[in-house]
Amino acid sequence: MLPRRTLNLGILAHVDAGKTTLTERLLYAAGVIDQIGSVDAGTTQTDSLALERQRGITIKSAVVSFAIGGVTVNLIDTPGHPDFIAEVERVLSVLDGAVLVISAVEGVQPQTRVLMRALQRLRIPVLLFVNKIDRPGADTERVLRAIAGRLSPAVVPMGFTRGLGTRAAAFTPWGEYDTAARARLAEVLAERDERLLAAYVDDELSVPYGRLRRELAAQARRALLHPVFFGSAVTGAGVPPLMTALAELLPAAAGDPDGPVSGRVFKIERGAGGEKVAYVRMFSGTVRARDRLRFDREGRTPEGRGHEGPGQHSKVTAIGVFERGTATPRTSVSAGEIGKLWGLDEVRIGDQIGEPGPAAARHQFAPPTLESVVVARRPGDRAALRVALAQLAEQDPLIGVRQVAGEMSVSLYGEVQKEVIQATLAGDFGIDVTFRETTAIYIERPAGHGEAAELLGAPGNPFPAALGLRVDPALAGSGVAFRLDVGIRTVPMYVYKTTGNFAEMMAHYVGHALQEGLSGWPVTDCAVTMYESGYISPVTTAAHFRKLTPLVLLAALKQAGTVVCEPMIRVSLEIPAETVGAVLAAAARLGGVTGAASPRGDLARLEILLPSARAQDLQRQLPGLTSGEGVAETSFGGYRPVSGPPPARRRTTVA
Ligand SMILES: Nc1nc2c(ncn2[C@@H]2O[C@H](COP(=O)(O)OP(=O)(O)OP(=O)(O)O)[C@@H](O)[C@H]2O)c(=O)[nH]1
Ligand SMILES: [Mg+2]
Repeated sequence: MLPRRTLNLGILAHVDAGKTTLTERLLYAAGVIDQIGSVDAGTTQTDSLALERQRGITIKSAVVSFAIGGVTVNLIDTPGHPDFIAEVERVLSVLDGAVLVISAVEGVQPQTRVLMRALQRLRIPVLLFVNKIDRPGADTERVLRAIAGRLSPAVVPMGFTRGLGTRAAAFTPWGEYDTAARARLAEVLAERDERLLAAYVDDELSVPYGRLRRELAAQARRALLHPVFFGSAVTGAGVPPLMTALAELLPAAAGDPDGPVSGRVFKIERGAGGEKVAYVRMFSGTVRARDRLRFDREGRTPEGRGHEGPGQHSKVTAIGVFERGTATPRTSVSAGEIGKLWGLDEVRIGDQIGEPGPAAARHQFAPPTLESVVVARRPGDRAALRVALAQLAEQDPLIGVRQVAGEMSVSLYGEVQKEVIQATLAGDFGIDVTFRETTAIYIERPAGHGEAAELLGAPGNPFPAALGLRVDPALAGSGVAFRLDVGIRTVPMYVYKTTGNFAEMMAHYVGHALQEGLSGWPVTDCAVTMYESGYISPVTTAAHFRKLTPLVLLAALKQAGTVVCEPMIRVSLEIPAETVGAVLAAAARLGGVTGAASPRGDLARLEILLPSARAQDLQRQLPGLTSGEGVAETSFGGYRPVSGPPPARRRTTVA
């Protein structure tokens, strides 16, 4: 018997494209469930939270599994709403492949592009599934053009559709004897394979069909080419060919079950008894019940990493492994599999288990642009609220909690996330909360060059360590880059073991210090170079460098100066032509900048760039302004320097 293969598969899409419905269909087709649940009735396998069922949207990613022949597919259904994008980011780190779902009616939507770009950057193999071909208005030709134009030119349709826009809509895959499609496939494949090109130019028909299919699989598995399927998650059309393709065209998980233990935590939930359950994708090795596991997270300081304090080693008390639907109790979980681990009480989402594995996908999406102070309605709940928010933050990458002057402030992507936090605090913790006004999270960019240094033994230097830092502006959107430019003799090796460690830790200290710039906002889009270092053996410790960093960095920033920039949201509108004037006037009142309006019959399309904190106001006013006819899509629109005196942010009181 051949060994079983595992495919860890993400289902990604713009909100409402049909991910959860498709998941349900796949489970049914694979024989895992014998009745198909519906999102609208709140009966699906993956939208299992009460809030998800009430609202009919996915909020948290969920894992289910099924078998296709000798392949076990662990499917991760993700939320499409942009407020929950951080859930998607965690999942990206554990995927072998993905299905990107696109509605045959709505076509390529803003979030579709955001997701496809991230998948391409990470070189994750992607199959495209054009869903909802049964719905009136389905137009596969238009969607294919949009895919080729806006997502990737490296796509190839895998069959043809009939009866579009009706319940009878069907998809038929191309076969060996569809000569036109076969020629097109050969042509697309030959663009990325010279040997195939040579054979093909020689004699088109001499290339055997089997070779074309193998080449297709090889290119799809290397994310060079994206096969496109069509179907309907509601009627089931096109689902069997998609299933076959998952096994044929996506790569199985690699990894040695006998190798060193390495895995990543991508989801945390609380079990029935309130105990913590960690979802781990294993990259290598085998974890057994009662093993003591080491877990680590990016950015732990060397002081924290060096001594083995609580939280770094924990004993696994129980294991569940995904197979045929949900996780079933097992005594071990191995390379390639997804397991639920009990007993890791200090573990957090994103943590790495055992040896470092593939790098985590980070900063793939725009950061949250809003924040708001959460207030307990009953003053007696204040302490409980602090504990509850800390607990939410550890299982939920979306919630950045800051304590400011005794109050709790959370970072937010939008209103829906805010409502979900409120409902979760009430439902799971019994705490009623309100939110203060939602405000923007600005950023600071260096205005020019700045540098500062503290030398060993210099009068103002409070620590026995030397440090010089240079700050320079970098391209918008590039984030923070740190570079070490000092002689190896100036690095205290008795503390850091290698210059690599030293550089990593300095980068971490710098990143931390940049969280609050001259006006209190995170500083980004800059290059920081460490050009001066010094120590006194054996007096100097890591803590001296850590404490010196914010002092020197702030001095360098003062010299450089910073520009405070406001987050912007791009709102794409489709509204009745006669309402354009009213909508533009409303947008102008909210401080919006308008692009050109393009009329399409009775409808006009326009794009408006709005300060992030105001985008919600426009969406709220839209139904009134357009008699309920207007449709708005939002996406991140970058940062814009503020004019006038820069706003200041209250500083964090507790780290
Ligand atoms: N007609 C038709 N409706 C569909 C199809 N697939 C999904 N729907 C409907 O579209 C709506 C959204 O479906 P979901 O499966 O919740 O979409 P989703 O992508 O999981 O949504 P989020 O997780 O909230 O982003 C529901 O009302 C479904 O019944 C389809 O193939 N045809
Ligand atoms: Mg869903």
